[in-house]
Amino acid sequence: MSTEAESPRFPEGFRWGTSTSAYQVEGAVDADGRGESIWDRFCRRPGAIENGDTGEVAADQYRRRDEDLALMAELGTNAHRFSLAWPRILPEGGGRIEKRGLDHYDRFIDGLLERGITPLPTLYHWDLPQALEDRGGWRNRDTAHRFAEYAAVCFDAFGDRVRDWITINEPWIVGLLGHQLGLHAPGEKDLRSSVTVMHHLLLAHGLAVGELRAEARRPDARAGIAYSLFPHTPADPGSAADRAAAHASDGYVNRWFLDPVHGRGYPADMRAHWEGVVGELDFVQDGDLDTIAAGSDFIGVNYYTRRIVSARPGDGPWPWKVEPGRDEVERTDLGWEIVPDDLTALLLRLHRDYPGVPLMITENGAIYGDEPGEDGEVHDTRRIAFLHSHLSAVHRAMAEGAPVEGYYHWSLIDNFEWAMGYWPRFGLVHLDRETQRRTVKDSGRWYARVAGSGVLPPAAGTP
Ligand code: IFM
Repeated sequence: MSTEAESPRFPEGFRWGTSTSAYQVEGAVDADGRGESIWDRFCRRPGAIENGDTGEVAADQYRRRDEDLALMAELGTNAHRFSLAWPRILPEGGGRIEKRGLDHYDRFIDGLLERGITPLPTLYHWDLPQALEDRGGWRNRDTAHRFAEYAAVCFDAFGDRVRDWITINEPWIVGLLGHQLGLHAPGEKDLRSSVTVMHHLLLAHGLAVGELRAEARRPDARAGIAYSLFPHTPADPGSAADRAAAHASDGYVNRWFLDPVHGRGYPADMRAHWEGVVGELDFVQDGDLDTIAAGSDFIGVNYYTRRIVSARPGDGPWPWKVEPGRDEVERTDLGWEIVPDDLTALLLRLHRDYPGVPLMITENGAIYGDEPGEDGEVHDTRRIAFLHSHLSAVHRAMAEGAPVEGYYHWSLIDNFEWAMGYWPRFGLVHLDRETQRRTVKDSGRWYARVAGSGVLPPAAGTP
Protein backbone atom coordinates (compact mmCIF):
# COMPACT_ATOMS: atom_id res chain seq x y z
CA MET A 1 0.00 0.00 0.00
CA SER A 2 1.33 3.41 -0.80
CA THR A 3 1.96 5.86 1.96
CA GLU A 4 1.71 9.63 1.69
CA ALA A 5 5.51 9.88 1.79
CA GLU A 6 5.87 7.51 -1.15
CA SER A 7 3.11 9.18 -3.15
CA PRO A 8 3.86 12.73 -4.15
CA ARG A 9 0.79 14.92 -3.94
CA PHE A 10 0.43 17.91 -6.23
CA PRO A 11 -1.13 21.08 -4.85
CA GLU A 12 -4.80 21.92 -5.13
CA GLY A 13 -5.40 23.86 -8.36
CA PHE A 14 -2.48 22.25 -10.19
CA ARG A 15 -3.31 22.21 -13.90
CA TRP A 16 -3.45 18.73 -15.33
CA GLY A 17 -3.53 19.38 -19.01
CA THR A 18 -3.26 18.03 -22.50
CA SER A 19 -1.75 19.85 -25.45
CA THR A 20 -2.32 20.10 -29.22
CA SER A 21 -1.98 22.61 -32.04
CA ALA A 22 -4.37 23.58 -34.80
CA TYR A 23 -2.60 22.34 -37.92
CA GLN A 24 -1.61 19.11 -36.18
CA VAL A 25 -5.16 18.02 -35.29
CA GLU A 26 -7.86 20.14 -36.92
CA GLY A 27 -7.88 19.15 -40.59
CA ALA A 28 -10.73 20.88 -42.47
CA VAL A 29 -8.26 23.20 -44.13
CA ASP A 30 -10.84 24.56 -46.56
CA ALA A 31 -13.72 24.90 -44.13
CA ASP A 32 -15.54 28.09 -43.26
CA GLY A 33 -13.38 30.52 -45.18
CA ARG A 34 -10.02 29.49 -43.71
CA GLY A 35 -7.14 31.04 -45.63
CA GLU A 36 -4.11 29.13 -46.84
CA SER A 37 -1.27 28.68 -44.36
CA ILE A 38 2.42 28.15 -44.99
CA TRP A 39 1.99 24.54 -43.91
CA ASP A 40 -0.69 23.86 -46.55
CA ARG A 41 1.76 25.15 -49.12
CA PHE A 42 4.81 23.38 -47.69
CA CYS A 43 3.05 20.01 -47.51
CA ARG A 44 2.53 20.16 -51.27
CA ARG A 45 6.27 20.46 -51.86
CA PRO A 46 7.45 17.07 -53.15
CA GLY A 47 9.53 15.24 -50.55
CA ALA A 48 8.92 17.80 -47.81
CA ILE A 49 6.87 15.48 -45.60
CA GLU A 50 7.49 11.78 -45.01
CA ASN A 51 5.10 9.59 -46.89
CA GLY A 52 3.59 12.61 -48.64
CA ASP A 53 1.40 13.22 -45.57
CA THR A 54 -0.39 16.53 -45.00
CA GLY A 55 -2.51 18.15 -42.30
CA GLU A 56 -5.53 18.28 -44.60
CA VAL A 57 -7.50 15.84 -42.47
CA ALA A 58 -5.26 15.19 -39.43
CA ALA A 59 -7.49 14.16 -36.50
CA ASP A 60 -10.41 16.03 -38.09
CA GLN A 61 -10.92 17.88 -34.83
CA TYR A 62 -12.48 20.92 -36.47
CA ARG A 63 -15.45 18.74 -37.41
CA ARG A 64 -15.20 16.40 -34.41
CA ARG A 65 -15.01 19.17 -31.87
CA ASP A 66 -17.73 17.74 -29.64
CA GLU A 67 -16.28 14.24 -29.76
CA ASP A 68 -12.91 15.53 -28.61
CA LEU A 69 -14.44 17.70 -25.92
CA ALA A 70 -16.20 14.57 -24.65
CA LEU A 71 -12.89 12.73 -24.78
CA MET A 72 -11.26 15.33 -22.57
CA ALA A 73 -14.18 15.17 -20.18
CA GLU A 74 -13.68 11.39 -20.05
CA LEU A 75 -10.03 11.91 -19.18
CA GLY A 76 -11.06 14.28 -16.41
CA THR A 77 -8.18 16.66 -17.00
CA ASN A 78 -8.76 20.25 -15.90
CA ALA A 79 -6.74 22.16 -18.52
CA HIS A 80 -6.13 22.06 -22.25
CA ARG A 81 -3.61 23.84 -24.44
CA PHE A 82 -4.51 24.24 -28.10
CA SER A 83 -3.76 26.80 -30.78
CA LEU A 84 -5.95 29.20 -32.66
CA ALA A 85 -5.41 29.04 -36.40
CA TRP A 86 -4.52 32.54 -37.56
CA PRO A 87 -5.70 31.76 -41.15
CA ARG A 88 -9.14 30.77 -39.85
CA ILE A 89 -9.56 34.11 -38.07
CA LEU A 90 -7.76 36.49 -40.44
CA PRO A 91 -7.54 34.56 -43.72
CA GLU A 92 -5.35 37.21 -45.33
CA GLY A 93 -3.24 37.66 -42.21
CA GLY A 94 -4.78 41.04 -41.34
CA GLY A 95 -7.79 43.12 -42.22
CA ARG A 96 -10.92 41.07 -42.82
CA ILE A 97 -12.04 38.93 -39.88
CA GLU A 98 -13.66 35.57 -40.65
CA LYS A 99 -16.48 35.25 -38.15
CA ARG A 100 -16.94 31.52 -38.79
CA GLY A 101 -13.39 30.93 -37.60
CA LEU A 102 -14.05 32.89 -34.42
CA ASP A 103 -17.33 31.00 -33.92
CA HIS A 104 -15.53 27.67 -33.98
CA TYR A 105 -13.15 28.67 -31.22
CA ASP A 106 -16.00 30.32 -29.30
CA ARG A 107 -17.76 26.98 -29.18
CA PHE A 108 -14.56 25.11 -28.41
CA ILE A 109 -13.69 27.41 -25.50
CA ASP A 110 -17.25 27.28 -24.17
CA GLY A 111 -17.20 23.51 -24.49
CA LEU A 112 -14.00 23.31 -22.46
CA LEU A 113 -15.32 25.61 -19.75
CA GLU A 114 -18.61 23.70 -19.50
CA ARG A 115 -16.54 20.61 -18.74
CA GLY A 116 -14.41 22.31 -16.11
CA ILE A 117 -11.38 22.50 -18.40
CA THR A 118 -9.37 25.74 -18.36
CA PRO A 119 -8.39 26.80 -21.89
CA LEU A 120 -4.80 27.79 -22.67
CA PRO A 121 -4.78 29.02 -26.27
CA THR A 122 -1.59 29.53 -28.26
CA LEU A 123 -1.82 32.31 -30.80
CA TYR A 124 0.97 31.14 -33.09
CA HIS A 125 1.81 27.48 -33.48
CA TRP A 126 3.46 27.78 -36.90
CA ASP A 127 0.53 28.13 -39.31
CA LEU A 128 1.34 31.58 -40.68
CA PRO A 129 -1.19 32.83 -43.26
CA GLN A 130 0.39 32.29 -46.68
CA ALA A 131 -0.68 35.84 -47.62
CA LEU A 132 1.83 37.15 -45.08
CA GLU A 133 4.54 34.76 -46.25
CA ASP A 134 4.02 36.18 -49.73
CA ARG A 135 5.03 39.53 -48.26
CA GLY A 136 8.19 38.17 -46.61
CA GLY A 137 6.67 36.25 -43.69
CA TRP A 138 8.54 36.53 -40.42
CA ARG A 139 11.53 38.04 -42.23
CA ASN A 140 9.35 41.11 -42.68
CA ARG A 141 9.06 43.22 -39.54
CA ASP A 142 5.50 44.09 -40.49
CA THR A 143 4.45 40.51 -39.71
CA ALA A 144 5.11 41.22 -36.02
CA HIS A 145 2.61 44.10 -36.26
CA ARG A 146 0.10 41.90 -38.11
CA PHE A 147 0.51 39.39 -35.29
CA ALA A 148 -0.34 42.06 -32.72
CA GLU A 149 -3.43 42.93 -34.76
CA TYR A 150 -4.46 39.26 -34.80
CA ALA A 151 -3.72 38.92 -31.09
CA ALA A 152 -5.94 41.91 -30.32
CA VAL A 153 -8.80 40.32 -32.29
CA CYS A 154 -8.43 37.14 -30.22
CA PHE A 155 -8.13 38.98 -26.91
CA ASP A 156 -11.34 40.86 -27.72
CA ALA A 157 -13.19 37.76 -28.87
CA PHE A 158 -12.17 35.35 -26.10
CA GLY A 159 -10.66 37.46 -23.33
CA ASP A 160 -13.88 37.35 -21.34
CA ARG A 161 -13.30 33.61 -20.87
CA VAL A 162 -9.56 33.16 -21.32
CA ARG A 163 -7.11 34.50 -18.77
CA ASP A 164 -3.82 32.92 -19.87
CA TRP A 165 -2.36 33.05 -23.38
CA ILE A 166 0.66 31.59 -25.08
CA THR A 167 1.78 34.04 -27.74
CA ILE A 168 4.39 32.09 -29.70
CA ASN A 169 5.28 28.42 -29.74
CA GLU A 170 9.00 27.58 -29.87
CA PRO A 171 10.65 30.56 -31.57
CA TRP A 172 13.97 28.71 -31.78
CA ILE A 173 12.42 25.83 -33.72
CA VAL A 174 10.70 28.23 -36.13
CA GLY A 175 14.05 29.87 -36.85
CA LEU A 176 16.03 26.64 -36.94
CA LEU A 177 13.77 24.25 -38.83
CA GLY A 178 11.75 26.76 -40.84
CA HIS A 179 14.47 29.17 -41.93
CA GLN A 180 17.89 27.68 -41.25
CA LEU A 181 17.52 24.02 -42.20
CA GLY A 182 14.47 24.23 -44.45
CA LEU A 183 12.81 21.22 -42.82
CA HIS A 184 9.65 23.05 -41.77
CA ALA A 185 7.49 25.62 -43.54
CA PRO A 186 8.32 27.85 -45.26
CA GLY A 187 11.35 25.70 -46.09
CA GLU A 188 14.01 28.39 -46.18
CA LYS A 189 17.74 27.75 -45.70
CA ASP A 190 19.34 31.03 -44.76
CA LEU A 191 21.09 31.67 -41.49
CA ARG A 192 20.62 35.43 -41.49
CA SER A 193 16.92 35.03 -42.20
CA SER A 194 16.66 32.62 -39.35
CA VAL A 195 18.11 35.13 -36.84
CA THR A 196 15.91 37.87 -38.26
CA VAL A 197 12.83 35.69 -37.93
CA MET A 198 13.63 34.79 -34.32
CA HIS A 199 13.92 38.48 -33.47
CA HIS A 200 10.64 39.32 -35.16
CA LEU A 201 8.91 36.49 -33.29
CA LEU A 202 10.10 37.94 -29.98
CA LEU A 203 9.04 41.39 -31.13
CA ALA A 204 5.63 39.97 -32.03
CA HIS A 205 5.36 38.55 -28.53
CA GLY A 206 6.19 41.94 -27.00
CA LEU A 207 3.73 43.78 -29.22
CA ALA A 208 0.99 41.27 -28.39
CA VAL A 209 1.65 41.61 -24.67
CA GLY A 210 1.29 45.38 -25.18
CA GLU A 211 -2.14 44.74 -26.72
CA LEU A 212 -3.12 42.48 -23.85
CA ARG A 213 -2.29 45.17 -21.33
CA ALA A 214 -3.98 47.90 -23.37
CA GLU A 215 -7.18 49.63 -22.55
CA ALA A 216 -9.91 47.83 -20.74
CA ARG A 217 -8.79 44.27 -21.42
CA ARG A 218 -9.03 42.07 -18.38
CA PRO A 219 -6.52 43.15 -15.77
CA ASP A 220 -5.65 39.66 -14.59
CA ALA A 221 -4.78 38.40 -18.11
CA ARG A 222 -1.37 36.79 -18.48
CA ALA A 223 0.81 35.89 -21.44
CA GLY A 224 3.94 33.84 -22.01
CA ILE A 225 5.94 32.07 -24.69
CA ALA A 226 6.21 28.29 -24.92
CA TYR A 227 9.95 27.78 -25.45
CA SER A 228 11.62 24.61 -26.65
CA LEU A 229 14.11 24.31 -23.82
CA PHE A 230 16.99 21.87 -23.95
CA PRO A 231 19.17 21.40 -20.87
CA HIS A 232 22.81 21.06 -21.89
CA THR A 233 25.26 18.40 -20.75
CA PRO A 234 28.98 18.78 -21.52
CA ALA A 235 30.20 15.63 -23.29
CA ASP A 236 33.00 15.41 -20.75
CA PRO A 237 31.95 17.26 -17.61
CA GLY A 238 35.59 17.26 -16.53
CA SER A 239 36.64 19.23 -19.61
CA ALA A 240 36.56 23.01 -19.29
CA ALA A 241 36.32 23.28 -23.09
CA ASP A 242 33.24 21.04 -23.21
CA ARG A 243 31.65 22.96 -20.36
CA ALA A 244 32.24 26.21 -22.22
CA ALA A 245 30.82 24.68 -25.41
CA ALA A 246 27.70 23.56 -23.53
CA HIS A 247 27.25 27.05 -22.12
CA ALA A 248 27.67 28.59 -25.58
CA SER A 249 25.14 26.24 -27.14
CA ASP A 250 22.77 27.01 -24.27
CA GLY A 251 23.02 30.63 -25.40
CA TYR A 252 21.93 29.63 -28.89
CA VAL A 253 19.01 27.44 -27.83
CA ASN A 254 17.74 28.82 -24.52
CA ARG A 255 19.22 32.12 -23.31
CA TRP A 256 18.80 33.88 -26.66
CA PHE A 257 15.05 33.82 -26.03
CA LEU A 258 14.64 33.80 -22.26
CA ASP A 259 17.05 36.65 -21.48
CA PRO A 260 15.52 39.40 -23.63
CA VAL A 261 11.96 38.50 -22.69
CA HIS A 262 12.94 38.76 -19.03
CA GLY A 263 14.62 42.12 -19.39
CA ARG A 264 18.25 41.12 -19.74
CA GLY A 265 18.67 41.90 -23.42
CA TYR A 266 20.27 39.48 -25.85
CA PRO A 267 23.11 37.56 -24.16
CA ALA A 268 26.44 39.13 -25.13
CA ASP A 269 28.23 35.85 -25.88
CA MET A 270 25.59 34.67 -28.34
CA ARG A 271 25.16 38.09 -29.85
CA ALA A 272 28.88 38.06 -30.65
CA HIS A 273 28.53 34.58 -32.20
CA TRP A 274 25.64 35.69 -34.37
CA GLU A 275 27.34 38.90 -35.46
CA GLY A 276 30.44 36.92 -36.38
CA VAL A 277 28.37 34.61 -38.54
CA VAL A 278 25.59 36.69 -40.10
CA GLY A 279 26.88 40.25 -39.71
CA GLU A 280 25.39 43.18 -37.90
CA LEU A 281 22.00 42.53 -36.30
CA ASP A 282 20.61 45.74 -37.73
CA PHE A 283 17.07 44.38 -37.71
CA VAL A 284 17.14 44.92 -33.94
CA GLN A 285 15.84 48.48 -33.87
CA ASP A 286 15.90 51.05 -31.08
CA GLY A 287 13.24 50.25 -28.55
CA ASP A 288 12.75 46.62 -29.65
CA LEU A 289 14.36 45.20 -26.55
CA ASP A 290 12.07 47.32 -24.36
CA THR A 291 9.07 46.03 -26.29
CA ILE A 292 10.28 42.44 -25.96
CA ALA A 293 10.89 42.92 -22.26
CA ALA A 294 7.35 44.27 -21.80
CA GLY A 295 6.72 41.12 -19.94
CA SER A 296 6.09 37.48 -19.78
CA ASP A 297 3.86 36.45 -16.94
CA PHE A 298 4.99 32.84 -17.01
CA ILE A 299 7.52 30.66 -18.78
CA GLY A 300 6.08 27.87 -20.91
CA VAL A 301 8.45 24.93 -20.86
CA ASN A 302 8.36 22.50 -23.77
CA TYR A 303 10.70 19.75 -22.63
CA TYR A 304 11.53 16.51 -24.42
CA THR A 305 15.21 15.70 -23.99
CA ARG A 306 18.70 17.17 -23.46
CA ARG A 307 21.60 18.16 -25.72
CA ILE A 308 25.05 16.69 -25.11
CA VAL A 309 27.64 19.09 -26.42
CA SER A 310 31.40 18.97 -26.90
CA ALA A 311 34.00 21.53 -27.97
CA ARG A 312 34.78 19.59 -31.14
CA PRO A 313 34.23 21.48 -34.37
CA GLY A 314 31.00 20.35 -35.88
CA ASP A 315 27.54 21.59 -36.45
CA GLY A 316 27.59 24.59 -38.74
CA PRO A 317 29.41 27.75 -37.87
CA TRP A 318 29.46 27.08 -34.13
CA PRO A 319 32.24 26.38 -31.68
CA TRP A 320 30.42 23.27 -30.44
CA LYS A 321 29.18 19.92 -31.61
CA VAL A 322 26.01 18.12 -30.58
CA GLU A 323 27.03 14.58 -29.64
CA PRO A 324 24.88 11.45 -29.81
CA GLY A 325 23.10 10.33 -26.65
CA ARG A 326 24.58 7.80 -24.26
CA ASP A 327 24.07 4.11 -24.97
CA GLU A 328 23.04 3.36 -21.42
CA VAL A 329 20.19 5.89 -21.44
CA GLU A 330 16.75 4.64 -22.45
CA ARG A 331 15.23 6.16 -25.62
CA THR A 332 11.82 6.85 -27.10
CA ASP A 333 10.93 5.30 -30.47
CA LEU A 334 12.51 8.34 -32.16
CA GLY A 335 15.76 7.74 -30.32
CA TRP A 336 15.46 10.73 -27.99
CA GLU A 337 17.12 10.12 -24.63
CA ILE A 338 14.70 9.94 -21.69
CA VAL A 339 16.22 12.13 -19.00
CA PRO A 340 13.63 13.26 -16.45
CA ASP A 341 16.26 14.45 -13.95
CA ASP A 342 17.23 17.11 -16.45
CA LEU A 343 13.68 18.43 -16.30
CA THR A 344 14.04 18.91 -12.53
CA ALA A 345 17.33 20.69 -13.08
CA LEU A 346 15.86 22.85 -15.85
CA LEU A 347 12.93 23.97 -13.72
CA LEU A 348 15.24 24.84 -10.83
CA ARG A 349 17.54 26.72 -13.15
CA LEU A 350 14.63 28.77 -14.55
CA HIS A 351 13.52 29.51 -11.00
CA ARG A 352 17.05 30.64 -10.13
CA ASP A 353 17.72 32.69 -13.29
CA TYR A 354 14.27 34.26 -13.65
CA PRO A 355 13.08 34.39 -10.05
CA GLY A 356 9.44 34.87 -9.30
CA VAL A 357 8.22 33.89 -12.77
CA PRO A 358 5.63 31.09 -12.67
CA LEU A 359 6.44 28.03 -14.77
CA MET A 360 4.17 25.77 -16.79
CA ILE A 361 5.17 22.59 -18.54
CA THR A 362 3.39 23.44 -21.77
CA GLU A 363 4.64 20.30 -23.56
CA ASN A 364 6.25 17.04 -22.55
CA GLY A 365 5.77 13.69 -24.18
CA ALA A 366 7.25 10.84 -26.16
CA ILE A 367 6.89 8.98 -29.43
CA TYR A 368 5.85 5.39 -28.88
CA GLY A 369 4.31 3.44 -31.72
CA ASP A 370 1.97 1.21 -29.69
CA GLU A 371 -1.10 0.08 -31.61
CA PRO A 372 -4.33 -1.51 -30.37
CA GLY A 373 -3.86 -5.16 -29.43
CA GLU A 374 -6.25 -8.05 -30.01
CA ASP A 375 -8.37 -6.78 -27.13
CA GLY A 376 -8.71 -3.44 -28.93
CA GLU A 377 -6.79 -1.64 -26.18
CA VAL A 378 -3.47 0.18 -26.45
CA HIS A 379 -1.16 -1.08 -23.70
CA ASP A 380 1.47 1.63 -23.91
CA THR A 381 3.31 0.90 -20.71
CA ARG A 382 6.39 2.83 -21.80
CA ARG A 383 4.38 6.05 -22.06
CA ILE A 384 3.05 5.45 -18.54
CA ALA A 385 6.62 5.04 -17.31
CA PHE A 386 7.61 8.22 -19.18
CA LEU A 387 4.73 10.14 -17.61
CA HIS A 388 5.52 8.80 -14.18
CA SER A 389 9.18 9.70 -14.30
CA HIS A 390 8.56 13.19 -15.68
CA LEU A 391 5.76 13.98 -13.24
CA SER A 392 8.05 12.83 -10.43
CA ALA A 393 10.70 15.15 -11.83
CA VAL A 394 8.26 18.06 -11.82
CA HIS A 395 7.22 17.27 -8.27
CA ARG A 396 10.84 17.17 -7.10
CA ALA A 397 11.45 20.60 -8.61
CA MET A 398 8.33 21.93 -6.91
CA ALA A 399 9.44 20.45 -3.60
CA GLU A 400 12.64 22.50 -4.01
CA GLY A 401 10.69 25.68 -4.67
CA ALA A 402 10.12 25.85 -8.44
CA PRO A 403 6.75 27.60 -8.95
CA VAL A 404 5.24 25.13 -11.43
CA GLU A 405 1.55 25.75 -12.04
CA GLY A 406 0.73 22.93 -14.39
CA TYR A 407 1.70 20.11 -16.72
CA TYR A 408 0.28 19.78 -20.25
CA HIS A 409 1.07 16.45 -21.84
CA TRP A 410 1.93 16.43 -25.52
CA SER A 411 -0.30 15.24 -26.95
CA LEU A 412 -3.98 14.68 -26.32
CA ILE A 413 -4.24 12.60 -29.46
CA ASP A 414 -1.90 11.17 -32.12
CA ASN A 415 -1.23 14.09 -34.43
CA PHE A 416 0.39 15.30 -37.63
CA GLU A 417 4.03 15.50 -36.60
CA TRP A 418 5.17 18.07 -39.14
CA ALA A 419 7.92 16.87 -41.52
CA MET A 420 7.65 13.35 -40.09
CA GLY A 421 3.99 13.04 -41.03
CA TYR A 422 1.84 10.65 -39.04
CA TRP A 423 4.09 7.76 -38.11
CA PRO A 424 5.23 9.27 -34.78
CA ARG A 425 2.55 8.74 -32.17
CA PHE A 426 2.57 11.15 -29.23
CA GLY A 427 -1.04 10.80 -28.06
CA LEU A 428 -2.69 9.71 -24.85
CA VAL A 429 -5.44 8.79 -27.28
CA HIS A 430 -4.78 6.56 -30.28
CA LEU A 431 -6.01 7.79 -33.66
CA ASP A 432 -6.96 5.37 -36.43
CA ARG A 433 -6.54 7.63 -39.43
CA GLU A 434 -8.62 5.44 -41.72
CA THR A 435 -11.71 5.53 -39.52
CA GLN A 436 -10.90 8.50 -37.28
CA ARG A 437 -11.72 6.19 -34.37
CA ARG A 438 -10.29 7.39 -31.07
CA THR A 439 -9.11 4.87 -28.44
CA VAL A 440 -7.95 6.09 -25.08
CA LYS A 441 -4.60 4.41 -24.45
CA ASP A 442 -3.68 2.88 -21.10
CA SER A 443 -1.51 5.95 -20.59
CA GLY A 444 -4.56 8.18 -21.02
CA ARG A 445 -6.42 6.24 -18.37
CA TRP A 446 -3.39 6.31 -16.08
CA TYR A 447 -3.00 10.07 -16.53
CA ALA A 448 -6.72 10.54 -15.89
CA ARG A 449 -6.42 8.75 -12.55
CA VAL A 450 -3.39 10.79 -11.50
CA ALA A 451 -5.07 14.04 -12.61
CA GLY A 452 -8.22 13.10 -10.73
CA SER A 453 -6.47 12.33 -7.46
CA GLY A 454 -3.57 14.77 -7.69
CA VAL A 455 -1.39 11.98 -6.33
CA LEU A 456 1.41 10.20 -8.14
CA PRO A 457 1.47 6.49 -7.39
CA PRO A 458 4.79 5.08 -6.15
CA ALA A 459 5.50 3.16 -9.34
CA ALA A 460 4.33 3.64 -12.89
CA GLY A 461 2.38 0.40 -12.92
CA THR A 462 0.37 0.96 -9.75
CA PRO A 463 -2.18 3.74 -10.28
O1 IFM B 1 4.58 18.20 -32.20
C1 IFM B 1 5.53 19.10 -31.74
C2 IFM B 1 4.90 20.43 -31.40
O2 IFM B 1 4.21 20.97 -32.47
C3 IFM B 1 5.95 21.42 -30.97
N1 IFM B 1 6.79 20.86 -29.92
C4 IFM B 1 7.34 19.54 -30.14
C5 IFM B 1 6.23 18.58 -30.51
C6 IFM B 1 6.79 17.17 -30.68
O3 IFM B 1 7.79 17.14 -31.63
